[in-house]
Amino acid sequence: MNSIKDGWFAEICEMWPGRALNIKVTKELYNKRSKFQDIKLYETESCGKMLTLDGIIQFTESDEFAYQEMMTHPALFSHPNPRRVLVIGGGDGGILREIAKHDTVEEIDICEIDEDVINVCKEYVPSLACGFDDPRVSVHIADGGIFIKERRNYYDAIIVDSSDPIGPGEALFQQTFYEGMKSALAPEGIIAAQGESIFLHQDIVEKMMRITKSLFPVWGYACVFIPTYPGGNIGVCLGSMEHPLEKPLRVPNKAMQDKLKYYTPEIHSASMHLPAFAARLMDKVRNNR
Ligand code: SPD
Repeated sequence: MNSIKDGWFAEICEMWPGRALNIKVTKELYNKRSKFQDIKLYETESCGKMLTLDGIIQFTESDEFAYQEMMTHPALFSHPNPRRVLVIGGGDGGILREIAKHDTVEEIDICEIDEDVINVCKEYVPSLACGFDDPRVSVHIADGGIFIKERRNYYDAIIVDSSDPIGPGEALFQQTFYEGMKSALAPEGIIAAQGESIFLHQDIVEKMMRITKSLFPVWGYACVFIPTYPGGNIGVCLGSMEHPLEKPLRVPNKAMQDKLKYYTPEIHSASMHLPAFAARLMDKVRNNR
């Protein structure tokens, strides 16, 4: 169980046994149990506001841009004309904020199971929740696994901004959920899903990539630096029905690039060139070993 001791939050979890990131907190802004999970929001000494769900860090304001941008832009810039985009999870609004930077996008649906996460972020974290202000956004409070079955051949991109596969996020790491996403995609569709840490969770990464490979002709894994996620990194699991993923089909114009803090077309490609141990894991998946 996670705790605050002498003003230090420790992120203790069975998914990364024997290690814990510590963050100095200065104030507790919110602390309630929702229908699904413990939601806590802190002001921290060096990382801005920090949201935890069941004691696990979901974002800190200091580095959230790395995750939100890389969950969004590699998928959308690999598509020739993304118009309809679905976010599953993502109740803080950060991914919506990034999708809204794309002029091609006409409709943005978000399906979040826990309305309280949205409300907390709207009240305390406008730097992320501003994503909800875009008029293209429609909010659906529902279970992603059920919502996904209601749409067929519809979305150009689906982004799964889930918590870890313990608690409410678990179903979003299963084969049946991926099959649902595939059915909900338009013919040239692309998915991007939270892909855990290649250093700490090779078993989960391997399972996700095997599922993705079984359903999508083009697939890949991108690695993202982010100091406040376990191991200092997180992955993005990508699947595409048609278009290549390793090199963007389109690039941001100057006005958009100036607004981005992490994504560039070069980082898009670089993030998918993996360290040797991770490339070997992908080869194992590629060759069905
Ligand atoms: N280990 C935590 C991974 C959390 C990923 N989702 C975060 C949501 C931020 N929009």
